[in-house]
Parts: sequence; C-alpha cells; structure tokens
Amino acid sequence: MKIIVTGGAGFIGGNFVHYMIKKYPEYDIICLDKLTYAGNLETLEPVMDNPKFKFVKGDIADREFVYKLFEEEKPDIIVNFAAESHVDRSISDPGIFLQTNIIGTGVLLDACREYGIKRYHQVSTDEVYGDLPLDRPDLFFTETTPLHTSSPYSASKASADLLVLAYHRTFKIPVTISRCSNNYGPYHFPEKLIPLMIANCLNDKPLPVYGKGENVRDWLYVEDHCHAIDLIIHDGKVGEVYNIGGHNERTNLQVVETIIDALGKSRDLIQYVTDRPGHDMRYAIDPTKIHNELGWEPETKFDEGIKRTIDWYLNNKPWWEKIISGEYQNYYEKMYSGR
Ligand code: NAD
Ligand code: TDX
Repeated sequence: MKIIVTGGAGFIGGNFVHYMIKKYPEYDIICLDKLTYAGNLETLEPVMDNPKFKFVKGDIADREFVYKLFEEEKPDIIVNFAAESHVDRSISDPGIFLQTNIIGTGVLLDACREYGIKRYHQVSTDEVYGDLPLDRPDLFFTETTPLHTSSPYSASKASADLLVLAYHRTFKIPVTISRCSNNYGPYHFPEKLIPLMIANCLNDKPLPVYGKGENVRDWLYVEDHCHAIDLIIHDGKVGEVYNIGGHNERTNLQVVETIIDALGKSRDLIQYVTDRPGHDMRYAIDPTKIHNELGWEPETKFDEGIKRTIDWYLNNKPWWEKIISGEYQNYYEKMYSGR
C-alpha cells in the first residue's frame, strides 16, 4: 500500500505520519508538503531515514507538479491534510486560504481522476457546520447538520468538501471525508490556543483570552484522530462523511486555567483581549456514526491528554522555542499588539 499524506509536516499530518509508520511498517508513506510557516521538517526528523518514508516538497495547488508525482508514484490512497488552518490568519488574509484549501483540493481530485486512486480522504473540520448556542448543551453536530460557515477559513473548507462530494457523484472518485473537532497534542504550532498558552505560561507572558473566554471547543487528542482516519481509509464507506469528536467540551477559560494550574503559574497572567470577529460560540460533535459503523471512540480524556501535551512541550522545548524565536515574533506583534 502506498499512501500520499499531504500536509504531513504540519501538526495533525505529522502525527498521522508517525502513527502510520509505527502501525503499518510495510506501507510506503510519502509526505507532500509545501513547508509554509506551519510546516516543520523537524517534526518528521525521526522518520526521515526510514526507507519506507519519503518527503517531497511541493504545492498541492501546482497541477504540473502534482500530476508528475502521481504519475511517478502511483499512490493507492491520498490523505489530504494540507491546508491553511488558522482562523485568525484567514480573517487578516483570506486569499491563500482559497488558493490552498479550495484550488489545491481541486487539483488533487483532478489528479485522482487522471491517474486513478483506491481512496481519496479529505480531512475537514467541524467548523463547516458553523456554531451552536451556549444555552443549548443538548445540541450536537451530526453529519446531516447543514453547512453554515463563519470565517473565510471554514468557508474554504466547506467549499473543498462540496468539491470532494461532487467529484464522487460525477466522476465516481472513491472519496471519504472526516470532520473533526479541535485537536491537541505534540507538534501543535504555537499560534493555536493550547500550545500558545503553554509557551506563554512557561515564558511568564500574558495569556490573551478572546472576549470573555466562554466559547466552547470539543477537544480531541490527536492520536485518537489519527486512529479514526486509519479506520475510515481502510473500512469507511465510499462517499460518506464521518464526524470525529472527543466528547471533551471545555470553555476556553477552563482550558487556560487548567494549563496555568498544571504549570504552577498565576491566573493573573490571563489578559482578556478584543474578541475574534465572527467568533463561533460552541462546537460539539456527535460521533455516533463512526462509533456504530467503525467501532471508534475517543480514548483520551481531556485531563489525561492535556497532561501528556504539557509534558511533551516541557520535554521538547527546542522544537517550539525555535519557532517562537523567528518570523513568529512579527506575526505575534501584528495579531496581538493593541488588541
Ligand atoms: P497545520 O497548519 O499545522 O499544517 C498544515 C500543513 O500543510 C503544513 O505542514 C503546511 O506546510 C502544509 N501546506 C499548507 N499549504 C500547502 C500547500 N499549498 N501544499 C502543500 N502543503 C501545504 O494544520 P493542522 O492543524 O495539522 O490541520 C491539518 C488539517 O486538519 C487541515 O486540513 C485542517 O483544516 C484540518 N483540521 C484541523 C484541526 C485542528 O484542530 N488543528 C481541526 C479540524 C480540522
Ligand atoms: O490567543 C488565542 N486566544 C483565544 O482565546 C487564540 C489563538 C485562540 N483563542 C480562542 C479562539 C477559539 O475560541 O481559543 C479557541 C481555539 O482557537 P484556535 O486554537 O485558533 O482554534 P479554532 O479557531 O477553534 O480552530 C481550530 O479547530 C478547528 C483549528 O485551528 C482549525 O484548523 C480547525 O478546523
């Protein structure tokens, strides 16, 4: 079996590469990644010398390059993680989100048409469903919840999902889609809530909480997500969408306070800042379908997963300290100063 993992130098894709190489040492895994600011070859360093692994630098939206790769490698499965993934960046600069998330997905699908594929899997997000009100804890996203996006990021991901389903119906490409909740764990880029708060806490820097910190996210430990994708690409039904969620809902403030307490810091570090425009209130996934069809359930409770994650950041300081000492400083200044 030969699998192309796009975006494998990023957070979830990197974890997926490690998961698959460990679980299926006989598979050939090719990582295709553009190495944007979010891609990091150090994440793949432990597998770089593995003869069953290959890294290829390139852009999923570059048609000529993608076709050549398909022609040379003749992959069986594509798992598309490659995306611009940060909501705040999509608010300040939407264009690249349309280019990578929509056009890039279209190019990969065209390559599947042209060269044939056993499975194309699209890694999507619960954000395509919009948000749920805070006063209705009984409501959850199911696979039939209408798409209702809030940010340029989520709109680009929903567009990509529609393309994937259209290519299945019209061209019979064997596709699956997964829509997951917020992931956390090792190799998470420190622009996202959890790693940013861990890094700032360790450096005794203010912890910028948007609005009142009452927004709710449903946290999914990244390894549980990798396990779900593994099940879907092997046993999931073609043409289907699967929701993947952790049943681990927390307000942002609860998450930040958990990190502060675990690191023995003061809650005075919390700084309430101007809210994100269009900020989604609550995400919550109903994972009944993947549980019933494929037997998946989230194994890692938030209290355990956050401990493991904090330990990883404590034990892997060079990985994230290098990131926050570079170009990241300009980003941070632009995103947070005067907020
Ligand atoms: P990430 O930003 O950490 O990594 C994205 C990777 O894609 C990077 O390595 C980057 O270099 C690469 N990339 C970007 N543009 C590319 C292009 N044009 N061609 C090739 N490679 C390119 O993202 P992540 O958090 O690991 O998310 C992975 C996927 O999962 C995304 O599709 C995202 O929408 C989805 N998702 C993420 C979460 C989450 O909580 N992080 C939740 C739901 C869905
Ligand atoms: O500094 C911050 N302060 C803060 O209060 C940051 C970076 C975030 N937040 C809030 C905004 C959100 O309510 O924390 C919550 C989580 O924010 P992000 O980590 O930016 O994630 P989110 O916007 O929920 O999107 C994530 O989950 C769905 C991923 O980035 C997406 O790629 C995925 O599709």
